[in-house]
Amino acid sequence: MLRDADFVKIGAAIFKFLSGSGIEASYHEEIYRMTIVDALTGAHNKRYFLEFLEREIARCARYRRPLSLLMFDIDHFKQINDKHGHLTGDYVLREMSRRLLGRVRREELLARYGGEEFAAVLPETDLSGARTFAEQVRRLICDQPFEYEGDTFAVTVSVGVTCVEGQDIDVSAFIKTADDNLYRAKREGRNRVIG
Ligand code: GH3
Ligand code: MG
Ligand code: MG
Repeated sequence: MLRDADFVKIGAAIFKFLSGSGIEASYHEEIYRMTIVDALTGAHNKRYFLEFLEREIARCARYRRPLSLLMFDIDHFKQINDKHGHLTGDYVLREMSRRLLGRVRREELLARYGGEEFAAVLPETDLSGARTFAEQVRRLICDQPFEYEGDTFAVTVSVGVTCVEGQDIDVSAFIKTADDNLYRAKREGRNRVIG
């Protein structure tokens, strides 16, 4: 019988057996988690997001299913940092993710795309469902003020939405459409959803 940390040789390859509960297995799981999750916010990172999106586009194209993508970005985040300090800025990123991670379903993905830009991937969701979700995201951020170290202030986000229904679209083209809508939302006054 195999026991935790036993070595097994099959042909030229040597495998190390780690039982699910062993401390070394937990160590490797934690290392793996660190490669796919953003440390500050707990949302997935950009690399995982791109892999997830690639896979979902292939699946949705094959089975002709809808797939939606949201890109969103905190409005005037530089001002928040400048006025309240970088630690407050970091808190805003964490608190925003906390609110959103409570809203996304298990089969959906929230990722930190870059600095203060996030993405949400919604498999099996059509454009109208994605708009509803985007509006909820916007409200989850702007309806309840943020509070940190005695400071209370409002935060808003702008959201760009896009959807495919069975088309085998290029990942970067899909992201660009959502991003273009995000930039339109910024130009049209921020704290809004376009798409
Ligand atoms: P807009 O409404 O057009 O999006 O304006 P903005 O100020 O949000 O956008 P801009 O791109 O000018 O500024 C983004 C800022 O986000 C600048 C950068 O220092 C800050 N930022 C990026 N990553 C982090 C982070 O991890 N922590 C903190 N505190 N700030 C960050
Ligand atoms: Mg911004
Ligand atoms: Mg930005």
